[in-house]
Amino acid sequence: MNYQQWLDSLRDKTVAVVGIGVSNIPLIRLLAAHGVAVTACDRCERERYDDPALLEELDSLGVRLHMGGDYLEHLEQDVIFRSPGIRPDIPPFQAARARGSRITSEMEVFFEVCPCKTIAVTGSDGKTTTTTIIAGLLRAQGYRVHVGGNIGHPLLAETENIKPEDVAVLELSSFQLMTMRRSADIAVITNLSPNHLNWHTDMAEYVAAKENIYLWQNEGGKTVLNHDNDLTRALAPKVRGELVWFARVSDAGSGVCLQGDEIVIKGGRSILPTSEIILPGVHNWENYMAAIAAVEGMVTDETIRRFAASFTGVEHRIELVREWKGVRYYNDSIASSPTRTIAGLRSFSQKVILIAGGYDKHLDYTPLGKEILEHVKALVLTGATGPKIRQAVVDTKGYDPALLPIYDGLDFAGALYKAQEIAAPGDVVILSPASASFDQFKNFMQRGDTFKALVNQLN
Ligand code: UMA
Repeated sequence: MNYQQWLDSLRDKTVAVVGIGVSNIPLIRLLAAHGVAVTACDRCERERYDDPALLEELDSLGVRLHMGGDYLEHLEQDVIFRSPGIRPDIPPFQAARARGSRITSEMEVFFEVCPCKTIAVTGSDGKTTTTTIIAGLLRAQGYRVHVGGNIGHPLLAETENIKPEDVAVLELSSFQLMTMRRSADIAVITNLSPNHLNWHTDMAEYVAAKENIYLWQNEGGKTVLNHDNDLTRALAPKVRGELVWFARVSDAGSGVCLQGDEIVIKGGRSILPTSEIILPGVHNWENYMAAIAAVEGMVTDETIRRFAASFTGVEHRIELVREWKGVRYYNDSIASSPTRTIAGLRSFSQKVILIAGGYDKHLDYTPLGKEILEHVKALVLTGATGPKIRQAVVDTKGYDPALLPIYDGLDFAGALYKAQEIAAPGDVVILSPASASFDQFKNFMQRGDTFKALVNQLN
């Protein structure tokens, strides 16, 4: 089925779109513009929805809004689109299915109608960076690339603009993959570890969801798996198309691996010296290996080297903002929990000056204490969680105030100025809050943008 046929097939049907969020808003607009009878449902009360102008726009487009506590009642439409965060097996969906409704999603339909090659990335860590590297490599090679999925950009409503010779590069979450019965032409699983276990019934369900990224391939497909990770290595027997390993530490016997300081094709040529990758951290070598395995044959080695030497990372994720007076400033505003900050700290081979703290989500900061002792030379705290982070560090065995100065009670800008004041040439200053941003900012992006503006104004 092509895109036009899919749209036409909905003309005489009733449609519900459940969840008025990032993935579904363009879809609701698209359906309304094509004269489809669409009801948009959301658990949020209309009065509390954070974009009232959008609701007015949907009203004016003739979209029926069904919002608030009873939003899942009367789901009787022929076709129902679910938002990724809503489980597909909740009773209202089961009942609708029993009545003959088809439950689908924006991403499922995109895979049905996408006219070009698809490359999809999933995994527990590194998905966004690997997706961005793949897209960047292809663009640098001259392809027209469409990036979407869990990365925050739904593509279905843009299908009209996609040409058969383009490439769609998608980051997919387990929530999106759970009900998919189509796979990408090239599927990448970066790694698997326990995640989202409050949403999935158990680890087996989480892994099974991820597997849909490659299970429905035919022999023309390619699957890239991490040989270092026990869970992804175990998936190999189920791969139907070409299997390409990537491995940083283990010996996969073939595929893309690390030999000395170089990323190589096992038994073949050297592709990229790791010293030419400007993104810090060995986990980023792995992201490059996965990406290289995915685009092998589509991109030249020279393009890979050129790209790696200039790619400073995904915005707000250990993003190099500026080198000023010999000090490198990184924005890791996306780190709104201790685990993300720990990953950020571990990506540097030197001790850093850490700016942390923010809105209090009542997370446990204990595990952060040990990591801060190991990876931080000075700690600058701001926001409501500042005292909690300080306490976690002070309570950690081995803490010595002479070795780890802590500055706290600062406002956001004051924290950066303090970090700048104490930094010496060669130092790294990183904003990695281990906390949400909602105390002072709309979201982590606004926090990161503010940090970058302040860093760029330093003089
Ligand atoms: N809603 C309900 N009922 C529910 C859950 C949500 O009515 O049970 C409503 C909410 O009130 C909201 C709307 O649904 O108004 C959509 O909310 P959402 O945040 O669940 O979904 P989107 O805004 O469409 O964003 C989703 C992804 N979110 C989730 O999967 C939870 C985004 O990934 C993704 O970028 C976006 O689609 C585009 O595809 C975010 C994420 O956290 C970044 N993903 C997880 C991850 O990466 O770990 C999986």
